[in-house]
Parts: sequence; C-alpha cells; structure tokens
Amino acid sequence: LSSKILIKGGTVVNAHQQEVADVFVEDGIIVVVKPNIKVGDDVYVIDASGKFVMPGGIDPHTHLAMEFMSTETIDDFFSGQAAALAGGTTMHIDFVIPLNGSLVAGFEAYKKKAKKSCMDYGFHMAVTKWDEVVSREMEIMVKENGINSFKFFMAYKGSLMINDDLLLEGLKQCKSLGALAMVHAENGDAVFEGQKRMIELGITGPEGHALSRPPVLEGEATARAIRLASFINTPLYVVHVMSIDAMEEIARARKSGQRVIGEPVVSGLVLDDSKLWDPDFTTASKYVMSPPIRPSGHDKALQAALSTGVLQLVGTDHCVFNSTQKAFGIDDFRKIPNGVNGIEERMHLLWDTMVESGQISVTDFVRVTSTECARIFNIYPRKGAILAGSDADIIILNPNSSFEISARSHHSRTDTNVYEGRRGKGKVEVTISGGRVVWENDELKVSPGSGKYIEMRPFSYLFSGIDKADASYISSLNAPVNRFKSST
Ligand code: DUC
Ligand code: ZN
Ligand code: ZN
Ligand code: ZN
Repeated sequence: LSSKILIKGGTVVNAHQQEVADVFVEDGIIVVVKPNIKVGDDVYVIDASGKFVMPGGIDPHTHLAMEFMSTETIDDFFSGQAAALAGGTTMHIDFVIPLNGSLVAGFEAYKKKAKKSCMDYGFHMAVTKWDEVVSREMEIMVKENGINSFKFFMAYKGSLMINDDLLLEGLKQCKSLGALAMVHAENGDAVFEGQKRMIELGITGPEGHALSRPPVLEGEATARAIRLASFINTPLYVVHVMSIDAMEEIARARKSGQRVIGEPVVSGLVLDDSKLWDPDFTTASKYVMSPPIRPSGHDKALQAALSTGVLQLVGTDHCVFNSTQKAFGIDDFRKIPNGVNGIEERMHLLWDTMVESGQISVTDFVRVTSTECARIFNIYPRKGAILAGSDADIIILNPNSSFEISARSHHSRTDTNVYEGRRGKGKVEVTISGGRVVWENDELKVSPGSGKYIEMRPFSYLFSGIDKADASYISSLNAPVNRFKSST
C-alpha cells in the first residue's frame, strides 16, 4: 500500500474547530490540511464526503496483559490494540504494575509485553508500596523512561492498596518530579468490611460485589484524595469516576479552584447495575468491575457532568477476562476477576450516547475522546489533533451508518461483551494508524511490532520542596476555614 494517503472532502474535526478540508498524509505524518489538495496517482485516495475526519481516539485507561486477581487479562498488547483500532482508537495508555515491588522491573516487563503492539501506546505507573528505592525509581521512570503519571490504589487491601501515609509520600514525590498523581478512589478498608458482611449474610453472588462497595465509599476516598492533594498542593487525576458521590466531590473541588481531573469510563456512562442481579452467573459476573457499575441514575448524572465540563475525558478501564476466568468466583464474588471490555466500543457508544443525543458537539467529542488526553499527558499536538505535523492517527466516522456490538463480531479475545446487542448511529469506517490504513470495509490489517512507545515528558508547573509560593499557599489553606477566629 502507498505511504501517501489523501482523505478527500470530509469534515475535519479538531477540538478547537471543524471545517470541510482534505488531509494529506505521508510517511506517518499529516503533511497538510486544506481544501482541494491535488495529488498524483501514487496516492491512496479515500472519499470522506458527508463524513467526519477526526483524530483517532486515545484511551487513557487500559489494562492489557495484566496479572491480576490470580489470573491474567485475556487481551494482550496485540489483541487489545487490534480491537481498539477496529473501534477507532489509535493510542492507549496502560498501567505498568510493579514486579516484585520494583518499578524498574515492572517497566521492563511491560516493555517486553508491548513488543507485539500494532498501535502507539504510553504508560502510567502504579505505585503500591513506599521506601527510598521506590522514591528513586519514580525519578528514574520520569527522567529516563517517558512516564509522567503515577497511580495509587486506595482499594485492593492486601495487594495493591496504599494507605494515607504512602499516598502523601507519593503526592509529594509526584509534585517534585512534575508528574501527575492518579487515584483509584475507593476506601479499601471499608470495602474489605463490606465484603465480609455480604459473605456473613450469605450473599456470595455477583450482586454482593456491588452491595459490598457502595458509592459512599467511592465518594469518601475521592474526597480524601482531593483534600490530600490540596494539602500537598499538587494536581490530581481521579480515574474511573463511577458515581454521583465521586463526581460531586470533583465538581466541588474544581469550583473552588483546585486542579482536579475526573475521568469517567464508558461502562459508568452507559450501563447500570441491573445485570448484576441476573440469576445466570455468566451474565452477571461479566459486569463485575471496580468501582462497581452503579444503579440507574448515576450514568445520566455522569453524562451531564461530562457534557458540562465537570469531567474532562473518557477512558474504558478495558480489563478483560473470559467466562472461564470469571467463573473462578462462582461461589464467592470476591474471587471474580474485576474488569469489563470497552476499548473497541468506547468511540461508538460515546458518539451514540453523547453526540447523537445532542449532549455534546462533534468538536467536544474529539476533545473528550482524544485531545484532552493528549494535553493532560503532554503529547499534544503530536497526538490528539489533525494538524500539519501531527502523527497520522485518523478516523473517518460515518454519522449515517450504524454499529452493532456483539461478542460474535468483536475483536477482543474474550467470549462475552458487556454491551452485547447494543446498536446505535455513527460508525467508524476507516482507521489510519501511524499513516497506515488498518481498518477499512470491516477488515483489520494489523501487524505486530508496528506500534511505537510514546514517551511522555514531565510537567514544569511544579516545584520541589517548600519554596516561597508553597509557603504562602500553605498559609492560605487556613484562611477560608478559620471559623473560630475571634471577632474582637
Ligand atoms: N478495576 C477493575 O475493574 N479492573 C482493573 C483494576 C481496577 O481498578
Ligand atoms: Zn482502578
Ligand atoms: Zn483500571
Ligand atoms: Zn441511538
């Protein structure tokens, strides 16, 4: 196939603007965007009239080839990415899990897993314990390995969970390195207690998962993380915001001027928990993820928060286990591996739910699925834009065509799909990844090893130690809450 591509006559959409224009691509890069580009016949021409030409999606939250809950996710860096490309996502950011407590060893292991990549990817790094070595390894990750974000699990007691003392150390270290702190916000001690209560009551099925870790525990941890980030004076990114409780804490903090980013995931935006009560275990267990999918009402509230800018970008938490793996928890919901699919479905479901319904504009669709992620993780405009010089990660979406989701036709390796049977308007008809047409006419053309590791540089809005600005910030923390000040 030609390394030169011309996309003709479509509506080119960026987060800042849409216009009818052609897009010319050569050697993996967007060369020019303007109307009526003339080319020779060595160029592969795609007619996009009546369609939207947009930056490929960037999924900020995935778990491919992750060892978790005594098993391993069934989508690896090839199958998960192939699924992503078929659904219009051209980059994802995965979470490196430390190996035997070592961040460096974890990073090396993930680099190996990612060798078979067929699209571009980046990494966040989970921090699950604290000592001088971890602190130094965080620095190595930022300065030498292209990682600018660290995730702290406030849940998963006994494995990944960290306590407040570690969270404070982590926030401080993120701040001094210019990295973004991320949290999985659920109160892990209370979840542990909730699980014990369910088992004592004899509730061992998938519904026990939801009942054991209600929204109030997500709200508590979100509020706590936000306040600790405020105390340290560093920005915070809250992953998978699943409840009104968590969303309202983010809204409140943002309103008061705090730099908090909220990431809803597709499952939280478009599903409710009703299926967790399905008497068929295979059906119910596929909806088990953490934080849990919430009762109806939370989904609509999260959509509203996304459309009004309270929440900024959408991920998936794609973390897939097949029905055999899910069945590890047939007698005890605590053993059901946590996770749902979404990397292939995110773009379609968001288009149908948010754009078709009129809740967000087409430019906002690009913002929440791609551009905002690129900006937050410091890779814009190489990613997240259709501009001269940007990477040629491009999709063509036909608003008049429709999609249908089924485990029979999806590209993930898992045998179930939490969106089984969903149909909607808007279909990604073409995906271009790194200047190659990888999805066209419902056919995938991907090859392992073609994806690149995208290094993400640290931010410079931060400063280390206690300097003058920090000192004045710390004293300002007292002012608005000083209710007991003497009036004399
Ligand atoms: N939640 C999940 O459902 N899976 C992976 C990790 C997480 O936090
Ligand atoms: Zn999580
Ligand atoms: Zn996750
Ligand atoms: Zn619809």
